[in-house]
This record gives sequence, C-alpha cells and structure tokens, in this order.
Amino acid sequence: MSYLQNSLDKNLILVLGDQLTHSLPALAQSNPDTDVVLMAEVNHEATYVKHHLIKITLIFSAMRHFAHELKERGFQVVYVTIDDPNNLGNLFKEVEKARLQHQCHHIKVTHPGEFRLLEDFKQWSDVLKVPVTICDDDRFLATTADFATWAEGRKQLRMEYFYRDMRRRYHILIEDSKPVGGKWNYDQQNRKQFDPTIAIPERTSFIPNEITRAVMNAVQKLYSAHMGSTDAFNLAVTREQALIVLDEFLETRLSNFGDFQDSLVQDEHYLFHSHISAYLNIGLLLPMEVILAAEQMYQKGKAPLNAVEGFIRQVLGWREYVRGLYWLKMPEYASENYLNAQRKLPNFYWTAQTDMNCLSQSVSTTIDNAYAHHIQRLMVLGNFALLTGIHPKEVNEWFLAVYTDAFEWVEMPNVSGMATFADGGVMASKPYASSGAYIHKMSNYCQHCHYNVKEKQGATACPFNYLYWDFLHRNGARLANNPRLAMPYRTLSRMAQDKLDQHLKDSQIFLAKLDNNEPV
Ligand code: DLZ
Ligand code: SF4
Repeated sequence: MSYLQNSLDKNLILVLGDQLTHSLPALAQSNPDTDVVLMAEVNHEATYVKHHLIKITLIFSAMRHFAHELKERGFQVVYVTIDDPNNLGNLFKEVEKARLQHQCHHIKVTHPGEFRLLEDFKQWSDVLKVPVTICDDDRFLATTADFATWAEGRKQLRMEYFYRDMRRRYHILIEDSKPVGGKWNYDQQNRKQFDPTIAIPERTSFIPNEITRAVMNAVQKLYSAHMGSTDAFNLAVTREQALIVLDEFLETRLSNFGDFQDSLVQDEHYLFHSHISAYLNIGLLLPMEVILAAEQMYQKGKAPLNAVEGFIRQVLGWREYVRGLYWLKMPEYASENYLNAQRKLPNFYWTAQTDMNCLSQSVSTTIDNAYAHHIQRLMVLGNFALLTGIHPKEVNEWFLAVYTDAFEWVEMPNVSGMATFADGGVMASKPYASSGAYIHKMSNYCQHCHYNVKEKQGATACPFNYLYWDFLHRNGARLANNPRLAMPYRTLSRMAQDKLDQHLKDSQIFLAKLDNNEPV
C-alpha cells in the first residue's frame, strides 16, 4: 500500500530552458523526497529555428547551473546533456523515457512560452496514459485571463491604457492615487540624441567557468551552421550573476537610460540599456523585483523620473502587454500578413554585408552579441523589413533565432504587431515606417555610410528615402485611410508625378537587387 501510494504520488516535473525559477509552482509545490525533475537539452529546441550560438549557450549553461542548484536543494534531477549519446532529441521522448525509468505516475509542466509547446503538452496525457498537469506560469504580473478580461469589448488594445491599469493595480510610481510627477508617461523626454561627452559604462561580463566552457565547446561543434560563435561568451548564467547585472544597471546606467533610450551610436550597441531582458525571460530575474528596485532608485533620488518611468513601462507595461496579446491572438496571429508582404529575407541579415551602415551596424552586433537594442531592432531592421515588404514569417523566424531574449510570446507581437504591421493594427495605431531622416536624427550612422541621407533620389541616395514613398504608394489601399498617416498621404498625393515616378523607379532597381541577392 505504501509503495503504491508513493509511486502514485511520484511526479515527473519538466523544467524548460526558460523556466529557471525556483519559485515556479511546479517546483515550489513539489516534494523533493519523492518527485523527479527532468531537464533536457534537446536538438529540436535548438534547431526548430536556428538559434544563435550565444543564445543556445546561455540557455544550456543556465540550465546546467539551475539543475545543480536544484540538486543542492535536495531534488532528484534527471539532466540530459546535448552531447549525451543517448539523447533522444526532443522533449516528448525524454519525458516518456524518464517517466518509465523513474516510475512516475503524474507529469507536471509549467505553461510554456510558446503555443507550439502548449499544444504538444495537451496531447501528452492521451499518449502517455498518465495525467499531465499544466501549472500556471506565475512569473508574469498579468495572467492570460486578466489580459483577456481587459481586452474584452475594446476596439483597440493600446498598451498605454493597459500599462496605467497595471501601475494602479501594483501601486507602482503612484502617489495619492495619481501618477508620480503628474504624468503617466515621460516618453517625450526620452528621445535625445546621444551626448558623446557622457561616458558609457563598461558592460558587466563574466568569465565562463568549467560548466559554461563545456557547453561552449559542445554548442560550437554541433551548431556551427547557426549565426554567431561561442568564443567570446561572457553572459550571466546564474541568478546570482544576473542580479549583479541588474545592480550595475541600476547604479551606472539607469540615470541616463531615459534620455538616450532611442539613440543609435556607431560601434556602441549597449549604451545605457539594461541588458537584463534575457535573464528575465529565462527566469533568472523576476519582473517585480526589477520594477521595485528601479522605483527605489527614483525614491532615493538616484535616478530621474523619466528614466525610471521609461524602464518600468517596459517591464510592467510592454512586456506584460505583449505576452497577453500573444496568448489572446494565437494561433491566428502567427499567419497574419495584413500588407501581403512576400519578399524573402535578404542574406545580409545573416552576414551584415551591406553598404547601408545602419543595417550593417545592427546586424553586426546581432552576430557578435546576439543582442541589439530596441531602436536597432525596430527602426532599422524592422523598418527595412516593413518598407521592402519581407514576409512576416521570415522576419519572425529571424528575430526568434538571433536574440538571447527572444521567445515567441515576446518576439511575435513585437515583429508582427509593432515592426511589420502584419496584424493590421491590433497592436500599433500605425506602421512604424520611416525614411532615413529618423535614423539620421537619432544616430551618427549616416556619417559613416556609403549612401547619402540628404539625397532623395538616385544611386547614392539613402534607400530608406525612396523606399518610404514606395511603401506608402504600394500600400495605399490598406493604409491611406489611417488617420495617423493622413499627413504623409497628403504629401504623397501632392507630390509631382515625375518625382514620385523617380522614387518608384529607384525602389524598383533597389528591390530587384535585393531579390537577385546582389549587394546593396
Ligand atoms: C530556446 C531553447 C533552446 C535553444 N533549447 C532548449 C532545450 O534544449 N531544452 C529546453 O527545455 N528548452 C530549450 N529552449 C527553450 C524552449 O524552446 C522554450 O521553453 C520554448 O520556446 C517556450 O518558450
Ligand atoms: Fe542608414 Fe540611410 Fe543613414 Fe545609410 S544614409 S546609415 S542607409 S539611414
């Protein structure tokens, strides 16, 4: 009887590579004396899109360190390494094997960050003939149900209103029921051009230990066809290290984060950004601890309100909002293509080989670091994909593969909603299309470019300049009635025919080069 009782109570708990949090309900409510934890590095997760080598290394190394911590806490952990000769290659097979080997009669997983895996998990109970419990992921500050309730009956799902509700709900930067400083949002102050007299602090980095070095070797050997190299890997791989990154951000970068949040600077890619999104997204840091720490910096007078509010908006507003939107709109969201974009992703997204300096800079940091900041992603890489009409599926796959912080719940709304307007305006009130003028205003990239941002037409003109008009012209039927695009469409309608013809011709020449894989 007691044997039967024990084996019936014995859970197999699967912990995924982005679930490295000890307070996860599936772990916190388990019994280390009886339960078995499974963690598996599997080829399928590493290759369903070709993840960057730094991203795979981060996840595998952080998984190995987390497994070690679980063992120290008394858990029995089954850990499958990627180079284990008996590795079965996917999560399902590893779960099936571990369940049989350890005689577990109940499987527990935590709600994953991807629709694909959730659908898989839902099948497992039927196939394995044991109950499978999918626990909520309580690391988010709004549940998917909270978001659905908020979204119900609203015509437009604007982040700003969701964010204000979250501020009220968690009482963050609120005083006497009002936003601190009198305004909810200080974004207007966060668009300054970079001031080169301000020193950019050194980025926090870590020397890989033996565990990380073993991962680096294995990943480099197995996935050398993917973007990047493991050679210079120096990221945090434990919660302890991630807390150091957070602390250094708060102490050395946060005060300038707001002002220069949108700046683009030649050969400087980290600027005053926090670089903690990957650690948040794999569970080494928790959103509320990060929010409270930033709020305290304001309360102690160590960082200005525009910086602290801007940072908190990203974590409490934007991050929660995109996750809510993803689960509300999936699976249809994945195939949205409102602008009927059909072009293939140009090869230079993988090589950085282009004369367009802003793109070359943004792809270079992506290759070197599996990181680019939000304006490089949105206004350079995303804007180019939008203007040239690259198929959203290709854009989504690329963004999901190349950034350490990219998991589908966060990547897809940013790409299909924000960058490419594939969702037709569910998320953004207008496409973030812009000519070279925006990049010129926010950066010093144009000074180092083969193209001339002041020229509007011809072989040496900045391609963004004519592609912008080509984009508006091409998508007139879908976009001309958008009130937020009234001004550019008025300009377009008044444009002299020969000028418009020249923009369209320059665009045609440029796009033909892209399609033929010729250098641009
Ligand atoms: C991204 C990723 C990679 C590269 N490898 C693994 C892995 O081998 N094992 C694992 O459990 N998780 C991995 N992950 C994270 C998952 O892909 C992630 O949990 C889903 O994409 C849902 O967010
Ligand atoms: Fe980019 Fe155009 Fe500036 Fe070159 S000139 S860096 S292509 S915006």
